[in-house]
Amino acid sequence: MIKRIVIVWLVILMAASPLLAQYSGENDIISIQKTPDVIKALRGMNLDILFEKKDEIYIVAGIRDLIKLEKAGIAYSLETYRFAAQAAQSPAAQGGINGDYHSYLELEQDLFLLESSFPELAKVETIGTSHEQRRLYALKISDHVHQEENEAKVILLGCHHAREWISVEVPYLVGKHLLENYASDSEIRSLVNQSEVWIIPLVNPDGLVYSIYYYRYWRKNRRNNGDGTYGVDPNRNYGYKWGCDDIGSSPDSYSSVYRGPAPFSEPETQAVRDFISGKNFQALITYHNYSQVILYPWGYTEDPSPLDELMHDMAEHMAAKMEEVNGTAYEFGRAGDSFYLTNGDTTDWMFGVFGVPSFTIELPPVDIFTGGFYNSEEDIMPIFQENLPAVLYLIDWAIEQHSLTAPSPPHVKPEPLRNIIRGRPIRYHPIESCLCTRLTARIRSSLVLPHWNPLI
Ligand code: 0X9
Ligand code: CA
Ligand code: ZN
Repeated sequence: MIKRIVIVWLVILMAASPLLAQYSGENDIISIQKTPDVIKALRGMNLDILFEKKDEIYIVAGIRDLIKLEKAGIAYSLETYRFAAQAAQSPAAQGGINGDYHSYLELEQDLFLLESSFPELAKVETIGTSHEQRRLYALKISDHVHQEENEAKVILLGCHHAREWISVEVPYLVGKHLLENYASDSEIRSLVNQSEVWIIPLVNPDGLVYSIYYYRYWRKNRRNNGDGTYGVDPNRNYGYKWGCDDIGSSPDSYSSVYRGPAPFSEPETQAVRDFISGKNFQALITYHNYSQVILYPWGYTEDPSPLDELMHDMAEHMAAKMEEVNGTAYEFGRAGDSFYLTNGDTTDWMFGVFGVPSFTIELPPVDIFTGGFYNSEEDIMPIFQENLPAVLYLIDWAIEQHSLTAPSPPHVKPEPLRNIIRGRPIRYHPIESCLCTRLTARIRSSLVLPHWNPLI
């Protein structure tokens, strides 16, 4: 019965194109029974997969996705109502703020606060602006921070995807920790003295703002695609093997993994590209969630990269260090082989162009049943703490690399395929909402409603 109503509704929407345009961005959550045939049919549809359960697969689907499924004869059930009650309890769903997570303005304030609290060690640079003219910030941490020194360089990126709020917090908190512990912790001091750590905690500010105020599950940036749809997936817009197939990214503007009209078509990815290209980084981590996994190139192919063995060993080491903190086990593996294919992502570009070890860390939770749809505010610190040793290790590794005379990492012959992630389905998409409970003065003071806020 529900299905019938949905079909009628789709037909009405299709017939009325202005309605369809208004609809863009409003998605449903659906479930589909997994069978080998269905799995085969879903491949290449570029759906926004939320999580998988024993026999079911949950998908965030817009109207065009539903039509695609209808055409392919794939049956689905609407599940949106199961998520709605929980979302309604959070202030974010009420068009408000996002609790202990950073909004764009809070992050801006806190980055400048770090700069003014640690003027010898921290510097904030603007590296570009977003579609909606928000500034993209990079925080530099080093001794002699105002000088460009010949030191090892590591870059941490956060929040390519709007709804992945925890991915802002981890790189930001890493920076804060390095600065606040420089004076008291000799290990931190030694690392900071010998390196430059650059942190871009919020690559997609427009998306984050949209996710906070308007639609929690928004993923892409906020490009106006000019056809009634919005957004390019920044993590499909990088220039290495961009759009090499339609499995790892989508050419369709409404898709949640839309790769954009051209490689680096987006101001946000252009800013990251131009910033990184002007420096000689030794390593990169880009934070996402969720899945609790460490991934390394390639993402565009299942084949191993020339540094597969090195990155495998580094990921293994990071995972071991991380597990020691809270006992949280991060799996690790080559992205395209063990996770799923992507093209135009950050790490393939970084590795493909500069040849340096590049990791995607998908932060917790591991899935919907072990942590809910989102990380609570109480999870922020433990997730940061378990991620810290991985970053410290990577800085240390970069310092060692830099000290070697060879300018680039050693070339290691391709290894035979290793299937590292075993034993559990490892294809989830983040769909979390915050457990926003406290309305602090800090948050209240930064509450500026953007022009598209539905409350206005
Ligand atoms: O799909 C993505 O962009 C990342 N996952 S997420 O659920 N956060 O959207 C994973 C990117 C992993 N990288 C490659 N597969 N190359
Ligand atoms: Ca320095
Ligand atoms: Zn992501």
